[in-house]
Amino acid sequence: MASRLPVLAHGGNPETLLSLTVAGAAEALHLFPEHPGACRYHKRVKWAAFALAALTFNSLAEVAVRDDYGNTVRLPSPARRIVSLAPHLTELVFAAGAGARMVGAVEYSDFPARARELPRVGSDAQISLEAVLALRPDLIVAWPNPGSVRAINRLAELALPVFRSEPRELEDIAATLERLGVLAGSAGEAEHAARAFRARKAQIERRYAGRPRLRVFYQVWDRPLLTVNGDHVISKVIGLCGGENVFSALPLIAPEVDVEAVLRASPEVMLTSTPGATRPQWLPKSYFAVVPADLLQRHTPRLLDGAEQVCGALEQARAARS
Ligand code: B12
Repeated sequence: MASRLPVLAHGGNPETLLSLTVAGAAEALHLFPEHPGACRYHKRVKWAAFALAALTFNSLAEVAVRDDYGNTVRLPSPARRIVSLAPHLTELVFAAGAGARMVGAVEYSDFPARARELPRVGSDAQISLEAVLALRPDLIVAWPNPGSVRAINRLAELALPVFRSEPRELEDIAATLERLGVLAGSAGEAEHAARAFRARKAQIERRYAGRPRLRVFYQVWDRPLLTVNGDHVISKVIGLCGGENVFSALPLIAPEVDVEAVLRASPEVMLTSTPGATRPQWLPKSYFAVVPADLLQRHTPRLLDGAEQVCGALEQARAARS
């Protein structure tokens, strides 16, 4: 389902259009005879015309990308009023350099600190369509789940552009930054953030490549006992550190398991993100560690901070084993 396509064609070739506009502006300026003494002044005017042309081009050009569901999201010009329906998307929009264009977000959109000031449009349990519409968004970034998909589809039916996000690989985080940058007119900053993410990921990958494999159980929730399957980005983090999610093969993305199933899988490491959690009595032999949810449960650049912690925990488990 989640396709990993790069940015689609734009409304025109930006470089060509930009140079045509600037050439036109410069040509227009040459219509006026240039007094040698006015040269410096004219140079400034030309640069001002250049900047204006670039700015005008940037705010008028059509932009289009493909989202993770294969839909083309096309805007007549870069978004100016973005509403986010998932904490990871709020964080990604800021990381892509477009935080100033956000006008609303779902609960738990708390990073960076400025995101906390955004008007709220609902929670995991319910998105308020009224609250979203009242903000007059020109772009909605959403994370479809069984509980939210109807509200998200309704917004799309109302002809609001919706970018649907479902990152499954670590690379998808970088690619999402780039696509959000295109949609919000902050492509330069977004590319920079994407490059930094890829470089850091590659560094971690090199550091832990070839480390002895460990069987890992990640507990999302304790009652009922929930975990993630191999498609989830949390599993990819575990893999990056040389671990193997014991429940990779289950078909659901966030499946319920029971104590017996965990015991049968005999994990060498148990990880969770519940603050203050301690090793459950029913799993006495596994190495146990808590990794903060903000760093491991969101598809954002901070996931690599979470990865550093997971890798550290797995190294400690290896040391304890030998
Ligand atoms: C499974 C789960 C997750 C999984 C989701 C698996 C996936 N698809 O990738 C993971 C571990 C990724 C996750 C992450 C987070 N979660 Co969560 N999660 C749950 C949990 C345990 C079960 C939800 C479920 O499966 N329901 C059954 C299905 C059929 O119903 P559903 O409505 O379609 O469920 C989906 C949504 O709940 C969505 N989802 C999960 N968490 C969140 C959080 C927000 C804010 C939103 C909008 C959606 C959302 O994923 C579920 C399906 O996969 C609930 C607690 C509970 N026991 O209910 C918390 C819960 C929903 N999560 C919560 C929170 C706070 C988060 C995080 C913000 C944690 C963090 N500090 O980063 C992140 C946000 C992730 C993001 N993308 O930005 C809160 C939401 C509170 C609120 N008022 O909005 C809950 C209620 C836990 C709690 N009491 O604190 N979560």
